[in-house]
Amino acid sequence: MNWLRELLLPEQATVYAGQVDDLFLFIFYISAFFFFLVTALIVFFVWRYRRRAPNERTPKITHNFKLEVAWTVIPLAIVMVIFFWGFHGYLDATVPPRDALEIRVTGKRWVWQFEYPNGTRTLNELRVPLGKPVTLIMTSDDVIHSFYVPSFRIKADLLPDRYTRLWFTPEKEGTHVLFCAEYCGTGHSVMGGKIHVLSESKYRDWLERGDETTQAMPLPELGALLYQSRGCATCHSLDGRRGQGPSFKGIFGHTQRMADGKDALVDENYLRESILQPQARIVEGYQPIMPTFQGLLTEREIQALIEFIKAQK
Ligand code: HEC
Ligand SMILES: [Cu+2]
Repeated sequence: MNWLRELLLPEQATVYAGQVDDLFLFIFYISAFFFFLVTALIVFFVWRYRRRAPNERTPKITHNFKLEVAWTVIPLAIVMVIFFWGFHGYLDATVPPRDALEIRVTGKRWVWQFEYPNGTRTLNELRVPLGKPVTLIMTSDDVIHSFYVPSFRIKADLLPDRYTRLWFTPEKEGTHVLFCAEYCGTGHSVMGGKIHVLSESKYRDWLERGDETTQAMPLPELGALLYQSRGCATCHSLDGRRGQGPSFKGIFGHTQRMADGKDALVDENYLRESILQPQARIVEGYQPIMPTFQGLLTEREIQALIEFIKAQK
């Protein structure tokens, strides 16, 4: 009865989707079977026990032990099958594999924001590698939203001040639709997105080159964006003011005194090292508190930050 599956249900793009559909159709067929059985019996009994003589009486029947046991035990057995089947699927759906790729999802009126382990961020477009389990760690910036992907058969709420999870293993390359399934205000109906399932190599390629918006940006502009979004701004000023770290103003091309008494020329290599291995050389008069950005920035992003710092005359 595959045509029924195709008629009733969206495309299956995960193994889990197949499991959900099997159980759904099992319940559907059982319900259909009993619906037709009960309806047929009603029609049959109406006809079979119609009144034939004017003062005909029904015999006084108080109970039927065998029949009562049957209509208790059979439905009980059926619902127990549904319960254990469903519970098994529920456990599968709630416990992600340990090695899953973790992506952070933030819902806000009315966009989906995704953040990858290497710091790449995208809006409304999620890219995932084919055949790899993915865990979404989700929260909301404002009201309750709900992350719903029909072809993956997954749905969960995003709540402010709390994290919820969803996981899936995409099995079909291509684009799948994402909806917000919790009414969240006037823009709710446009709060959608796309999930692109890419081959592993295409996914890596994309992750290394960054997303489209930042890809098109000139380096210094991207650097300015990263200076804010990666928190450099909390420690480094642009106007010469001393913060937790030295200001970026005019440092390029000048020499800096290090804590070990040596001088260092601030050039591209020095900046690169300062960002990736901040503890390698410490600027005199500062604490070694800068976190490393090793693995958190793509090559292009590092270059962008260097160009941005260079431009601070
Ligand atoms: C928690 C505060 C903090 C953050 C966040 C931070 N830094 Fe730093 N940074 C420092 C401190 C303190 C120093 C000086 C000590 C040292 O050399 O490690 C420093 C030094 C540097 C230097 C060398 C500056 C010089 O005058 O020689 C560069 C370049 C630099 N940081 C770049 C960055 C960039 C780019 C970012 C963001 C991607 C960043 N830092 C984020 C605290 C921070
Ligand atoms: Cu929403």
